[in-house]
Amino acid sequence: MTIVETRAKRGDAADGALGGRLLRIDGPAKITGLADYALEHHPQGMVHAVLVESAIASGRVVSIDASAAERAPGVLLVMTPDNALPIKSATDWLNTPPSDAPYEPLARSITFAGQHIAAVIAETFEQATAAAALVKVYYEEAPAIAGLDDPKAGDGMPLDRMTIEWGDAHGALANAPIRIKHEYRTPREYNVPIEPHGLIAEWKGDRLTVWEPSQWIDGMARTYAEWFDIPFENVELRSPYIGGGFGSKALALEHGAIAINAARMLGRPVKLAVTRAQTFTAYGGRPATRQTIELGATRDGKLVSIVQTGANETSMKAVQVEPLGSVTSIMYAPPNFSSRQNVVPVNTVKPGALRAPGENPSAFGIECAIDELAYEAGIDPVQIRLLNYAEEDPHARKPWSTRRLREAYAAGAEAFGWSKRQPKPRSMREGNQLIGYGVAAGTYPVRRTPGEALVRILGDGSVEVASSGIDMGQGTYTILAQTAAEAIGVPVEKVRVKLGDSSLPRAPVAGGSQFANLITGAVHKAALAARDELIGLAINDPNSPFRDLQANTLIVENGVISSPRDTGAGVGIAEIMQRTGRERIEALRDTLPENLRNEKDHFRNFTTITTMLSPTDGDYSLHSWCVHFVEVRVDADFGTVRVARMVSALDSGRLYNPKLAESQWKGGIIMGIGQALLEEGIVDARNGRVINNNLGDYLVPTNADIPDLKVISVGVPDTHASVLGGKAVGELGIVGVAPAIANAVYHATGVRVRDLPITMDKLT
Ligand code: MCN
Ligand code: MOS
Repeated sequence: MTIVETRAKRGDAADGALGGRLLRIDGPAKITGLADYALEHHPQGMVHAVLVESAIASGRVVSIDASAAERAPGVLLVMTPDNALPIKSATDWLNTPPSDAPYEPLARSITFAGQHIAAVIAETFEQATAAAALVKVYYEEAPAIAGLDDPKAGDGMPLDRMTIEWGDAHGALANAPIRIKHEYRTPREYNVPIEPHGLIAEWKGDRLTVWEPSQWIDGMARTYAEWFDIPFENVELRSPYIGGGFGSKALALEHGAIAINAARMLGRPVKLAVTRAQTFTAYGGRPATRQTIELGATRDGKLVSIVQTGANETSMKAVQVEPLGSVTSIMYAPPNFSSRQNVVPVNTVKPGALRAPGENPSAFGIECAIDELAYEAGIDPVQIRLLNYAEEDPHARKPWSTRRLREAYAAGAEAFGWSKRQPKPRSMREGNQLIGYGVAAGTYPVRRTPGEALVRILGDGSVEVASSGIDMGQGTYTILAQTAAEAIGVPVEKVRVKLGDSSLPRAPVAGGSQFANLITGAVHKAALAARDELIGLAINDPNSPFRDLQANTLIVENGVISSPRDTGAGVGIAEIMQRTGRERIEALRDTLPENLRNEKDHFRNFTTITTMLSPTDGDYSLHSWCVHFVEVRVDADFGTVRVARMVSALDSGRLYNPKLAESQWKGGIIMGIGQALLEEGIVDARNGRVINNNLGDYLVPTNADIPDLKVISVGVPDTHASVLGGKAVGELGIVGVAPAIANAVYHATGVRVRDLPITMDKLT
């Protein structure tokens, strides 16, 4: 088994410590091409699978004529629901037990265009692609609902569990001196990671190896084990490098089942590469949303009531919720509040998670609405936010662990030059450019699922860290090297980090922006335990200069053990290990809370989402916070919008590596700019197909769209939130960007755009 080893090539002591700006230790492997991505493997005898997809959005497959495809050169198998080996149903990600019915990844009944209905497996990719075009499918078509805007879609089903209410929201609203009511909408958006999905599956007897990018190795390997009825430890899922996921690579998907089944049926390794077009239908992105927000306030801008009703689209077969009340219910402190939400089934692939699901569209609604209230009341948009500042969590009624949002407004406004803003819309201009300033806040919760980590000190004085967790670009390799280096007392380049393999210690999903906090916690504990054992060796060795000293009088620094009380020279770790005849010191530690100790045996196999703690499970309410200040420039004639500059101030608690955290924040902000101005999945109302299913038509920002982004950290260590004091980073930055831009566009033009993206046709 090869596991990629990653360690720092260079780095001075200061950068390598926790909190240092160490460069990404996986960077050189990626830049030089050494990093092996999943689909770059070539197991002996590998063949290729290509998917056949439904051309209709609703109805059923009456029959499939595969004869021409089967006769085509190189074809080994045309897999259809009729000849595929049966697969069992699996536990879902929420830990719902499987049904007794078999799982059928190839559909007979069609609920969206692009659904997988057959697969062709051939010796080469070209042969499989050519033969797939020869598969004839006969359908019986039924009317389809193309999306949230389709008149047939209706209001959908209420989700009572999403209801959040306190006080008398409707009564207070009716009596409020200022009332505003508007609808805000966000379109379907797609994850489009640069590395499309795909996998290589190889069976050896009843042991399965899968090379596949994964945000949740445990979760996906568990699903594969259940689908194919083999023990968890018989699945080896490898995912050392991932070209982005943004929420789309956490769960096992239909195409995975198809490829693994084909490998089982043919007795040969099978590669299935999802095409770029298929990344719009092989899994869903962020569902389209709509929400109506009513604000009631006093004349001086104090909120008395918020009433929100929202809906998101989902598929015909499954309920996906995009929680629209998540920011609305905690950002401000209205005495009366009501939020209700529906889901609306349409003929689409099941939507999924995309960076900050829930918080993202939720912030778009409330942060635009509060801006509208600011103009209505004649109050500065920053002032109205401070006026309605929530001193504690108004929903959970618990104190915040830390909420440096006031500091964020102050630092952001100062660095941006907010005081230069002229209050009146369309009052700032330079030549033909209308200038607008906008502000909006954002938040993301601190979630916690336990994980474990292994730390080894080796005979040569080097250190190994191992976890089945992953690094999809967010910086896990680097911060774990820093954590272990600091806790043990070795230079960071002495630490090797192994990630991305299901045989390594258990790790939860790298999703929900929780992974850095909990895995650094486990590594920190394991590293301290290994260090303690090392010091024990040094004290107990009869030939050691530290013989019989008290453990707490020894220190390990820069790979050398010494006693500051003692003037004698220190002894290197390798020397102690050799003297005592030890090849390794090993410590496995986890972050399972005490009340979950009895689940330890269960945890040995894989992590489950049911052990996740919510941000309000303890005595405090735990969240990260941010504020974005934006300057836009709108062409007065054409309505083209450019983001000219942005300053964001963010509170993610303690940062393990500020360089990487800033890069995460900026990545989120850039995606937010895309969401505000460019991104929109367009579905053909006639046939339910995604029209812009490519990166030429589904626009994401390029460098030319992105101005200078300034990010300021205002966080302080928060030990209620995590072992080492950090809070959520990865998804925070995107939250609040789109409303800040919409608010700036209003300030520039006097035109309020309430449905994203803000395109020129909506401004002229
Ligand atoms: N970090 C830090 N200090 C902290 C917390 C985090 O310095 N207190 C830095 C570390 O570099 C860490 C990173 O921020 O690796 C992200 O930490 P965290 O917020 O815990 O997020 P996760 O590790 O759980 O990563 C998942 C998160 C999510 S949910 C999405 S979606 C997302 C994201 O990260 N997708 C990404 N960032 C991404 N970045 C890249 N390049 N590609 C994706 O697909
Ligand atoms: Mo992130 S959308 O929680 O993977």
